[in-house]
Parts: sequence; C-alpha cells; structure tokens
Amino acid sequence: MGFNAGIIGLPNVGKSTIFNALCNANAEMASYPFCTIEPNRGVVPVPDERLTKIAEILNKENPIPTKIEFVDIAGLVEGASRGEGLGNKFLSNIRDVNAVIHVVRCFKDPNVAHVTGELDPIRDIEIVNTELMLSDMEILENARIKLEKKAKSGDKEAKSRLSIIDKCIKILNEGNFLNTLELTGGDINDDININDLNSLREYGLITLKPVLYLANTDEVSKIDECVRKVSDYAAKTGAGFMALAGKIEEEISELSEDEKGEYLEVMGLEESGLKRLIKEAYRMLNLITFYTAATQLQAWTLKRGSTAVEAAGKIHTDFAKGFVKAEVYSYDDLVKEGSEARLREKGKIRFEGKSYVVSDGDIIKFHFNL
Ligand SMILES: Nc1nc2c(ncn2[C@@H]2O[C@H](COP(=O)(O)OP(=O)(O)O)[C@@H](O)[C@H]2O)c(=O)[nH]1
Ligand SMILES: [Mg+2]
Repeated sequence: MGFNAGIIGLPNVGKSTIFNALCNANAEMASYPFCTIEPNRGVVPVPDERLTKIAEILNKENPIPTKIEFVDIAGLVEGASRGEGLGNKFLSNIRDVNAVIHVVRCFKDPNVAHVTGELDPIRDIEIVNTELMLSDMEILENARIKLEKKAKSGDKEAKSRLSIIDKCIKILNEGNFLNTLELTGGDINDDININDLNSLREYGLITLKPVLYLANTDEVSKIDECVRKVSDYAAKTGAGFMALAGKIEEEISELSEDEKGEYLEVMGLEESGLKRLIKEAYRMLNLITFYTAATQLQAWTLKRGSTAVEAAGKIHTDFAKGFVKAEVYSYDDLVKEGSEARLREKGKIRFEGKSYVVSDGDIIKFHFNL
C-alpha cells in the first residue's frame, strides 16, 4: 500500500501543470523505474538527503528511494457537493487520498480563463472548501440517521458516536475544517478531542485530512499580495503553505540534469520547487522512513508508531512471518561513527524484537527463519 496526496482546486489553476512537472521530475532518478500509473496518477521518488549520505558511507550504488503517489483530481466547481460538474465523483476521489494539496491561482495570464473572472485567492479557496465541508456534512448526516436508531435502542457506543458526530457537524456549520482542531491544538472546540476524531477515520472525511495550500505564481520566489493572502489563510487554519511557479517548474522538469543545475544557480535557488513540494507532501503524511542495506540500499515508508515486524512486512510477508530479530542502528550514529565496523565496536548496533517501535532514520537488518 502506497501513500498519496491529491492535487485539488478550481479548474484552470494549474493542477495538471504541476502534476506533469512532478512526474517529469522522475528523470533525475532514472536508475529506478517510476511511472505514471494512469493519466492522472503518478508515482514519484521522494528526494532524500539521508539516503544519499548512507550510500556514500556504506559504499552502495543506486540506492532506491521511497515513493509517494500524486493524484491529479479534476477541478471542483461550485455546487460539486450537489453533483454539479461530476462533483460527486471528484469528491469521492478526494476521499481516497491521504493528504490534500490545494492549488490556488496567483498567476495572471489573460490567455488562461479564470473560472470566477479575476484573481481572488480567498474567494477561490472558499468555493472549494465549502464544497468539501458540505460533502463531509452529508456523510455525517447519513451516518447520524443510521446511528440514531441504534442509540434509541440503548446502544452505548452508538450514543457516544452520535454525540461526536453532532460536535463535528457543529464545527463544519461554523465554517471550520475538522482538522483545524488537531492543527490548532484544540483551540476551536474543547469538548471534542483527537481520539474522538480518530474514531471517525472510517468515513473518509475530507476535512480531516492534512491540507497544503499551494499558491501557483507567475515567477519563481515572487511574494505578491495574492501569495501573501494564501499564506495567511493557511497559517490561520493551521494548514501547510508553499508557493511555486507551476509553468516554470514544468519547463525546468523537462531540462537535462546539467541544465537544471545551471538554471537553479542562475535563479539563486538551492533546489527546485518540485523537490520541496514532494518533501512537503511526504512530511504532511506524518510518515517515517527506515532503510535496509543488507544487499541493495533502499528507503521504505512506514506509519509513525509501527513496529519492527510491521516494518519487515513492508519488505516481504516472509520477513514478517519468520521474523526472528532486527539488527538496528540509527542514521545519526552512522554519520557520527562513519562505518558499520565502528558502530559495532562502540556497541551501537542493537538487537530488537518484534514489538520494537521503529524510529525515523533507523537502518535495519532483519533476521528471519522460515
Ligand atoms: N502563466 C501561467 N500559466 C499557467 C501556470 N500554471 C498553469 N498555467 C496554464 O494554465 C492553463 C491551465 O492549466 P492546467 O494545469 O491545465 O489547470 P488545471 O485545470 O488546474 O489542471 C494551461 O494553459 C497552463 O499552461 C502558471 O504558473 N503561469
Ligand atoms: Mg487539469
């Protein structure tokens, strides 16, 4: 199972442009086959400085990065939650992703029609967000109807869930996303907590997902009023924010590696906006990365809090089935000591059992027996 981020927004804001640029960005890691699964789904390697560093220290060639999937979701229009413009289908696509990248138009270009006439990022954001909130509201209302019967017959669990759902409906009615609670540390409402929200995960509520607002600008590193408005909006709602020049990024993504480097140098940039976006999306998902280096060096993605046996299962079901122990050291220790031999000398390679909780940056060798 992979992790993914959906690219959403009004039509003509640059979603597909950014998606294409992300998929082209693959070229630089050609040693590993990345692909577009479907026209609107692409798998992209996650840039990882630690992986490069480990490869250097352990002398490994062609390390395999971990991946993240992006989904280019067709533009939402006003009324989508009522089914306008294939609305329900797009909304259900959003329900299936782990995180949301909401593209907001900040580029002018008179040649590209603006769905609502002129640049107004907050109005644009709110059109989309209103549809997302309405859609969640509908799901909760439907769940409510089912639970009400059970609750009336005295089912305690149904009663408690019903009360959580009512609190959520209230939050949405006040014009807030459900994730605001988590992101602002519970400021908006103190009689509902994170555990309550987690109990609603099964409904695939869109406004519970992490959001990054992506201001699509004309020029690289241009901070104008439009960009500032988007950034303020993101800060106010506890969401992530980034500015990116979509069309230029698409052009850069088609250059050769050398040309890319030159371009970034001329622009005074350390890395392309796309790289930042991929890293940011990965960070939003609240995942950790662990590495295996027994044969080929490879990075793997894991949900925070997962155990060693779950990590083993990522690689092969046999690794999990026949799990004996995990030989573990940390990335930081490797960098500090400079070799596995030194780590061993200093007693910094540990043996851990099945229930060991994997840390971000662990380098693991699994021992298994079938
Ligand atoms: N000037 C300019 N045009 C852009 C930018 N991003 C996208 N476009 C253009 O806007 C049009 C719509 O872009 P597209 O990515 O298809 O938008 P989508 O409907 O959100 O997927 C295309 O003609 C793009 O070339 C940008 O950053 N600057
Ligand atoms: Mg598109």
